[in-house]
Parts: sequence; structure tokens; C-alpha cells
Amino acid sequence: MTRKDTLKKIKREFTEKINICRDARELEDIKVKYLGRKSELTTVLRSISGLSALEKKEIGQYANLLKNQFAEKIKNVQENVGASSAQRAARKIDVTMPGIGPRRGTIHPITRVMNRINEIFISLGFSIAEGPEIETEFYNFEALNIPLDHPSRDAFDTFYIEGEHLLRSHTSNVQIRIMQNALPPFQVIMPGRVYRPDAVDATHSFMFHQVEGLMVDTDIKFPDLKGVLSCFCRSMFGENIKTRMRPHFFPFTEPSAEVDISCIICGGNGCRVCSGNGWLEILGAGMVNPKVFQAVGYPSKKYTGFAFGMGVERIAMLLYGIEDIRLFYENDVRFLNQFV
Ligand code: 2NL
Repeated sequence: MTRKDTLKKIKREFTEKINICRDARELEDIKVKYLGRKSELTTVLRSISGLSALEKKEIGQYANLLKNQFAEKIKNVQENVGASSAQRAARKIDVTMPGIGPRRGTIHPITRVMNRINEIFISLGFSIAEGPEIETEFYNFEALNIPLDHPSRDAFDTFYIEGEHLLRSHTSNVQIRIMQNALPPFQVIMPGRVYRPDAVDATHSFMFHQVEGLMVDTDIKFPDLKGVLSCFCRSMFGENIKTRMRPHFFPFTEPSAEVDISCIICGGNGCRVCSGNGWLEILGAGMVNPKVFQAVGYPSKKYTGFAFGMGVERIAMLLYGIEDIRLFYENDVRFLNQFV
């Protein structure tokens, strides 16, 4: 038998014996037989000095590996046979215990709310469109009647990239692209990320999510806007929710309004969340300014339409009672796990 075969045989024997070893005396016998001074393994190890360089390496490495493996295995078994029967019972695997399942991710609250908004508008016959987050000044400002010298450009004036390009400050850029490429009638919403140069605090972020909507045809009137938005608010916040509109200004709509819902916390009586006045502002909207239709090349006076925009973070904060917008972006699993 070659030395290598001898070592393999020793390993086989040792493994068989150690696997059925049940008490300390048996273990001691095994230790002496396989690691003792007169063991076969020790004999092989002693003979190594007389071998050729090649054999020295191969046999030496293997024999030493076995020596370490045997010692390790004996040590483990020693701990077990030395233990009391109570300790042994405690170590036994309880196959009736429930398993450890894989950890499931959750849908981010912003995605959840955005999906819900999308669903409601789909049910009203709207389609969904997306477009670039990096835009030109034309699509983000000029076409929306926000020229360079317009005062309301300050609120949106955003992050510029290489001269002409910038990060969009609203998703209206997508509507402009749609109108350039298709004639009415259409009703479409545009969800997506937008960027504004706001200082970050509990209610502001330099990046947030918006859903804008647009409906254009030859005979769209303000009551159509009111109907669609009050229907949306009831689906989103509950059947008993009231809506109201207050006059406002946007350069891209005329007339324009801000839309409030009756407070979803106190039902309109006045509480901390609605600052005591019973109403929560959640949308901006209006009739599309004819200058926007002109910018996309539509014939004058042929079409009318309404448009609206809402901040997804704000709605999610109201629905879930979240008081700091920064929580959405920190990826703290303790926060995210609450939305299962
Ligand atoms: C808000 C208010 C609004 C629009 C967005 C729009 C788009 C086109 C034409 C006219 Cl292409 N209007 N969008 C209109 C009114 C309000 O957003 O508070 N957003 C967070």
C-alpha cells in the first residue's frame, strides 16, 4: 500500500469510529489509536524526512491536514460526550421549530401612494406618460409661459447642467412633448421625479415626486376640472371628503386654483394637522393658459383644457401621518418596514 493509500484508509477508519463514538472512554481509545505516539499517522509523519522532495510535499501536507482534522473532530466530540444529558438534550435540533423565512422587502411608501394615484386616474380613463428628468429650458420654462424674466421662475429655478440643460422642476415637460406630437382629445397623467432649489427641512426637499395631469379637447370647461378632482379626492381620501377651490396664480394656467380637502384627521373641525382651519391643501390646478397651446403650435382658440399637479410626498405624509419628508429618503428599514 502506498503512503497515500494508507492515509486514506486511516481517514476512513477514523471517520467511521468517531461518528459512532458515544462516551469518554471510547473517545480516549480513538485518540490514542489515531493520534498517539504509536499511531499509523504518527509513523507516516515520522517517515517524511526520508522521502523525496515531491513526496515530502504531497504526503507531508496531507498527513498534517489529517492530524489537524482528527484533533478538531476529537475536540468537538469531547465537548459533547463531556456534557450532561440535559445539556445534550438542549443542543439537539428541534425539527418542529418554525423555520427562518427569507426577509421580504416592502413597497416604498412613495411608490405605494403614486401607484394608488395612477390607479384612480386610470379608472377615470386617463393614460400614463413619462419623460426625461434632464430637460431644456424650452420644455421646462418657456413653453409653460415662464420666460427668463418672470418672477415665478425664481421658485422653480433649478439645477443646471451644461448650459441649456437642467433638471426638470415639474413633470409638465412631458405634457409639452405630448402636445407637440399629438392633437387632442387626450387625458393623461405624468408621474415622476422633479427637482427644486429648496433648502431641505421637514417639509421641503431638493427632489420630490409629482403627478401632473392634463385633459384637452374642444370643449373642456372648469366644471370638468372640478368634477375630476373631487372624484379623485373622494377615491384617494374617502367618500365623505369635501373639496374646495381657492383662487391662485400659476403662469401655465388661467384661471388657476389651489384645491383643499376637508381635514382627513379631524373631519373639518380643526386640529393640529390642518392648523385649526379644517382644510388641507393638496393640489394646484387650472385651465391651460392659451399661451401654452400657442407654444406647442396648436391653432388659436380651437382647444381648451385643464391641468393639475400634486406632490406625492405631501399626500403620503398626510395619509400615513409622517412628519418629516427626509424619512422617505434615508432608507432606514425600521421606517420602511412599517409599510407592509
Ligand atoms: C402644484 C401645481 C400644477 C400644472 C401643474 C400644467 C401643465 C401644463 C399646462 C398647464 Cl403642460 N398646467 N400643470 C397646472 C397647475 C398646477 O401644479 O402644486 N404642483 C406640485
